[in-house]
Amino acid sequence: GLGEHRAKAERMYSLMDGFLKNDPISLQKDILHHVEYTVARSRFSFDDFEAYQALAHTVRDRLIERWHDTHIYFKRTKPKRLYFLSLEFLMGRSLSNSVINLGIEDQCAEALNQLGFEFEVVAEQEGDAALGNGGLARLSACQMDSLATLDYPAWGYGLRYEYGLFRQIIVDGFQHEKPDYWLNFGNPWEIERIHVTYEVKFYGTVEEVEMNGEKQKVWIPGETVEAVAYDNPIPGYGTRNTINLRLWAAKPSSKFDLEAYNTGDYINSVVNRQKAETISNVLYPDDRSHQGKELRLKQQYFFVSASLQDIMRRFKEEHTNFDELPEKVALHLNDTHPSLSIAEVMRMLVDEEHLGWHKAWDIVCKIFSFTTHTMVTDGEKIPVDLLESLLPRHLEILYEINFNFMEELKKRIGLDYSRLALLSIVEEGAMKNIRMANLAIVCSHTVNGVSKLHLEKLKTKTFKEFYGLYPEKFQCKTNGVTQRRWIVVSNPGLRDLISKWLGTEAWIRDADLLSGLRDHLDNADFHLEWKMVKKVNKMRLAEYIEAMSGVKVSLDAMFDVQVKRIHEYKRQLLNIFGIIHRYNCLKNMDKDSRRKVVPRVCIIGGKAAPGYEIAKKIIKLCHAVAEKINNDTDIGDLLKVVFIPDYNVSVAELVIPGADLSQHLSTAGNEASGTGNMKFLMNGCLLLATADGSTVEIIEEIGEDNLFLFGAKVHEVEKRRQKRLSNLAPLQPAKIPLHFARVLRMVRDGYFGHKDYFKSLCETVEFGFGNDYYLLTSDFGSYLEAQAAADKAFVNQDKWTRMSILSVAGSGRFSSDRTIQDYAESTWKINPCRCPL
Ligand code: OAK
Repeated sequence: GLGEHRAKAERMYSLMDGFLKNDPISLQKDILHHVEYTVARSRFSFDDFEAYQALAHTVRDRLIERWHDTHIYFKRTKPKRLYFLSLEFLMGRSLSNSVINLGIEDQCAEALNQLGFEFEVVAEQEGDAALGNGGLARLSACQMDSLATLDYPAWGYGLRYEYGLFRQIIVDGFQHEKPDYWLNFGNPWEIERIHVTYEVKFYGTVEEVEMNGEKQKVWIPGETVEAVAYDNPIPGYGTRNTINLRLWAAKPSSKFDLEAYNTGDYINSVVNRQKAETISNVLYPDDRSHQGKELRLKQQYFFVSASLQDIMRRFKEEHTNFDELPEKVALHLNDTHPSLSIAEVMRMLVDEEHLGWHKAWDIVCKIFSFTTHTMVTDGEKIPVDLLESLLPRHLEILYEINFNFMEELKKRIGLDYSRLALLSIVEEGAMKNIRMANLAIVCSHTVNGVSKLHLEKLKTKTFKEFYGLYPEKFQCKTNGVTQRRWIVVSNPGLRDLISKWLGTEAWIRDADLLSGLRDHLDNADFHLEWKMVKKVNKMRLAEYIEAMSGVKVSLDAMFDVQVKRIHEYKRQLLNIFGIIHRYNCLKNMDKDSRRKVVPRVCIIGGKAAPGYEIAKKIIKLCHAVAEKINNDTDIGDLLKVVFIPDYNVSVAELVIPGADLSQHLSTAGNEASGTGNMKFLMNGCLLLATADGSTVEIIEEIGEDNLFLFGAKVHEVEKRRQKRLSNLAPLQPAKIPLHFARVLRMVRDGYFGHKDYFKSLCETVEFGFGNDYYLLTSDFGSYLEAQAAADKAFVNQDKWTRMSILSVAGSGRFSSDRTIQDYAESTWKINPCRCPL
């Protein structure tokens, strides 16, 4: 009975001596225990890496305790849960973030100290978890942190790629890709759940059978693979809540390739089993462009199928009636990548639960929400012939969804076939495709943009037709980033300074409080301490730069940073052309003028998709320009150019706090939001940026005078593009700014070497060739003016410091806590569920 159960629990609790303790002595004991029994090294001799492993396991134990308590509490209270479905999560390192969110950083530091280690050094031993490409993937990670911190009953679901995003190495200035085997040294942050497994099926045929006098479709799959769960605890800050990020790995099922076993081909059948594992092997490294590859589709369905089986099992444990599904389950589609979920839920409800199509459809339309992360109109498509062989039943379901949708549309808008064709989920043509965005919009109750500007474009361009049909679905949820990682973890000096001057650490849970820094805007002591923090961060960065590239940089120089994926629309090329122009100016200056120049260190970093030739040429150009300028003794410290290799989350944590200026140069109307800008803003770095994505909203918070704004506005971009095309035939050299023409000519003529190699790169901005789609030519003048304004502001350090303080003070709105609260209240309709202490 209950009494017996309680007695047993109490005995166990006392045997275990209660919860794990967090004083430095207890932590030391646990660390030594893990050195000896988990890492299996001697307690009397272990190195920094082994200390990291032991500390990580010590922290993991504490995470598991809270994770259990949180889930027991969720199970007991049965709240509506959010399931955040994403094929990418860029988590980075976990140790520092975990000890901070658990509130045991000082104790851990002291424990390590007494064992003869230093926390910072030990934390550096950890490799990044890089299961994603760029903005979308890091956003998912920030949002998980906010979901945990705000006590929401949420689960993240993703794939456990064995190889994360490739490591970038630079050979001779060229990018090379190396596999990221991040699991090589073990991963203490995950818990393998060998008993949480599901079968995922592929291929086969669909047959019709009679059941209780009704016709019923059944899918007879041809291949079965097993999905195994790996759980990654996500601790909240200032709460006991620790939620779960469940990642699936593929392994061969006992049912894999039965055929071969039965025909006696034992060896081949064992060898074939390996194929199963390849499903979750590797992350696709192409940011924003996936083209109908079977393995990618397999990954998507593998992920969707395993996640939904898990979610439905949990629902059925707590509830008996599927009518309750919309009150208990919110499924969020992070971009179109997981949108096969829609067909899969339909299949489960219709084929397995026998709910009937209309009832199932009614439920499905109430549980999905969707966020898109791109300004690109031509979205993700799945070739019908791929679906037909891999997921035949799903294809039927998609056709049926589309048939019903088209019938409903005809009633609403009549037989307007061109409009129907635009809205259709199925794209007709030589190659038939399923348009994943159309599917997601039709079935979701909410379609979110990631900034006001993005939403506007969705309504008026990208999804104009859909907006006309369902205006109420479209919402803006401006992105945010977590101040826990982007200030507390990465900039401890600034954290202490902010807390000291605000007199509280409450801003770590409530970023709006940062506005209180404005009260001290003109305080000389505050300014002095502010500058000191930046100086220390610059020193850290300078050391890193020297170690990575051998370039020595002066701390008096302005550290000017552009770090993000390499993309034509992000215009790293504009930055490099600006650098070349600066170099030309310096070369032409007399001694007197040179004395007044603000020295610069131009730092660029980012990965190019392995197949993106132009992006790779941009990286090479950056190196070629750096080589020339850095070795010009005439220039010295006045200008240095540095490419930081293998940009990732942990590199960002080092680079962002050390930046004075950061560049966000996308041609207006191309960056859905941008989140790097928010991280720099929070770290008191000034922005040099176009009026694109979320920058427009940053301006609403800090004012136009508090950053260096340049370039065509969104409405001007369209006009200029048209003008550009109408001027196509006759080259109009007079219209091309002189400085721009000169810089371009230098690259083209081989001033930086590699003349032939850079030719096609130059052509992207030349008329008659690439036609400068991203408008570098017309924005160049305005860009140089913004750069000059930045130089001028830097000379006046008081003014600069004020701007820097105002940046941090105005960054509160860009906390992902604000974004997540907005989603929770207006999209997911979930409530906080705080686990008691
Ligand atoms: C990646 C793959 C497919 C589609 C979009 C992406 C992506 O990373 N998009 C980026 O998402 C960020 C988070 O919403 C935005 O801040 C970026 O502007 C957007 O490019």
